[in-house]
Amino acid sequence: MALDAHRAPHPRGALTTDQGVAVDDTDNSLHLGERGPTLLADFQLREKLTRFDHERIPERVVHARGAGAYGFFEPYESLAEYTCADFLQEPGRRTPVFVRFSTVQGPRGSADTVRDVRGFATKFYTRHGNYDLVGNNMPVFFIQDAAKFPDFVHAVKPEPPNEIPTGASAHDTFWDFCSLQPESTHMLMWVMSDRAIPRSYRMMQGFGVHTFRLVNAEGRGTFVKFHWRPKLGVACQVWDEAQLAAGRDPDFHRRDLWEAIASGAYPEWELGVQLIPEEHEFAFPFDLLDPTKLVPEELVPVRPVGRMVLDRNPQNFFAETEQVAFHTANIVPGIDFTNDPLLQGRNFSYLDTQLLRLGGPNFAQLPVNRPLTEVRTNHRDGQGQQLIQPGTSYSPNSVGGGCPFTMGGGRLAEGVFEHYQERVDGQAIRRRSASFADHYSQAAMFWHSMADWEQEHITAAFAFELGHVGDRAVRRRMVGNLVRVDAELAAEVARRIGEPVPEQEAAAPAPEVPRISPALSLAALGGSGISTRSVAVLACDGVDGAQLSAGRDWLAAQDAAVAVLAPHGGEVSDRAGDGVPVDRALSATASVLHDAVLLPDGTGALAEDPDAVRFVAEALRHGKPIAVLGSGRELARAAGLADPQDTPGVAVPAPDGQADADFWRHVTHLIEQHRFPQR
Ligand code: HDE
Repeated sequence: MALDAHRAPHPRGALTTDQGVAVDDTDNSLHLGERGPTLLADFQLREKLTRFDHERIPERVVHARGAGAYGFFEPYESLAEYTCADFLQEPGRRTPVFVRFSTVQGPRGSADTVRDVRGFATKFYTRHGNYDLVGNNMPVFFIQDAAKFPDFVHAVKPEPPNEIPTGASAHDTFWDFCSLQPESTHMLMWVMSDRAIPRSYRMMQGFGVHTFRLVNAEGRGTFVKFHWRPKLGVACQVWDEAQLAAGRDPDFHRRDLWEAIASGAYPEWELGVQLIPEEHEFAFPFDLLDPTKLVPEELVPVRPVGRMVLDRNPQNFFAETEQVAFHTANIVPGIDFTNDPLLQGRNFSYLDTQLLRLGGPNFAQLPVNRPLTEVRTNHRDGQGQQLIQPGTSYSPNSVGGGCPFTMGGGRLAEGVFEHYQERVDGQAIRRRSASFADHYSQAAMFWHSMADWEQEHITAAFAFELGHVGDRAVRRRMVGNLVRVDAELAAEVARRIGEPVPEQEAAAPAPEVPRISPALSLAALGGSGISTRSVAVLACDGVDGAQLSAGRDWLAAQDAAVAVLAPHGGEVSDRAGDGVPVDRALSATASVLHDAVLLPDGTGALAEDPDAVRFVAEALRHGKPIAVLGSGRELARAAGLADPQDTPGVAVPAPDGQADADFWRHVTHLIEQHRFPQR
């Protein structure tokens, strides 16, 4: 609502220039005679082309590809005991937010479903100013010190001579860097897991990564780790599916977020905090300031404190999603930093990058970046200044009535930011703390926490990525690092890429690091219900229309998104001769854009249709739930599903063939489980 004042109405009336001069013709330039040269006097043409030439701004150096939405955050309870942050005070009081999700490596036009970390950046428009929580969908990072960030990004970005690969880390320079930088190992385990190929932005976790500090009205600090947990549960694609989806719909995640919000299925996350009293700073076998470590939930539980709902799409991608400027140093009273050296560097980098990207210091005046609170500064002028600022621009002053004045310290409760008074002693040194030295214990914990099928996916991902590395020394060095995580993992990756396993000892796990953390497995993070899951119902002439409708209606009643797919668009005629509307022709969609498949009785004829057979075969290969009824078995068989009743994730009705309520409940339960990768 607060942005309404900045929203341009759709123009009604005559086209004008930027100067408001009405234009007689916008399709023909001013030229001499019918076929003569164009004249410099054509200010309309020059203005139109100049404006066009300047439409682009530099894309983000990382996280260039993204999608955003507005919504709100509301706490369940007051956290006043720990923080005076305005948005965490009153249960149920809503604070508006804007969230931008992103991939990291690829440019603005790259595909959504690549293997990559996802950004999860939230701007809270609080009553005490804007707070930005600029996180990722993984709780740790590749490096421990900001000084290494340009090296890391240069290594993962496309290689300089040919700008290959786009949106991928499967190349020499990335693995060269990581193999020489063992602190990356824990993050690599995450990036090789299915977390790096989410099913949807709506189905991924978010993490603040660093340890931050909450500060209450008395100035007492508490360490905090932030977690976002999606209400729909965490769900991922499988690798082959993700690769195919990148071609079938490069906008898969962007579209998914947009369509869910447009249809009223508002995505929701729960904010959780891990609270650690300052006295416990050194109680862990790792350093809380080390961003390559997480705090296992078994050691410090995640306390749910509120929920965030995204309920409004932007109206103009450029104005809102592209121009939104996040900055880790945008904090509010009640929240403060720690000395995590990665965070400290970010606090410089984000402001610097916005100055370049948004063309000067006034980007906080852009509608999406404006705080809802009144801004009173002595900053003046600069590129892109939107305000006519009267009066004085210095403090102290008397001629301006002393305004704007400072509030003085000690008044945290009234929304005045005061830095947390941390005592720090030491000498200026350029050296990593010894407490950051263990790079393998948590990588091993992650590995041992995975289900069998997750371990297989991680192994396959390492083999895929290292299989794209030409330099054998890099491949071997990386396998050597993996030995230190788990000897079997290393041996299997080595076997798949055809390298020897170096003789090396597995790293001794740090004492007290849990060997497993069950909370890390995707198996522990499923959601309940099938809301917005996309179910493909295959149909053709002769289909059992009553059964198709029963299935469709049942699933739609559970809020699934059901699409009837057939060899052609329009309608097919069912067994009774009635028309069944078709949502999309099979040739115009793909199995990878759906979560589950229903083959009603009467679809046996589709066993002759290559599109239908491929559709079902892919869904089968990608572990998707499939419901097979009546002659649908023939199609299933043609797709390689010989034994439906004994295949995990496949539903067939009881021998009497009745698709009753129990059957549909079973189908719903399978869809709820998302994928059956063990198939
Ligand atoms: Fe970022 N990061 N980053 N990053 N980052 C940027 O800021 C940077 C890091 C993250 O949707 C840039 O506006 C440094 C960790 C997200 O607009 C840039 C370091 C985490 C986004 C930048 C890190 C992130 C960015 C590029 C190491 C997870 C997208 C454009 C010290 C906690 C925000 C921009 C959006 C964007 C720098 C590490 C998350 C260049 C120097 C760790 C979600 O300033």
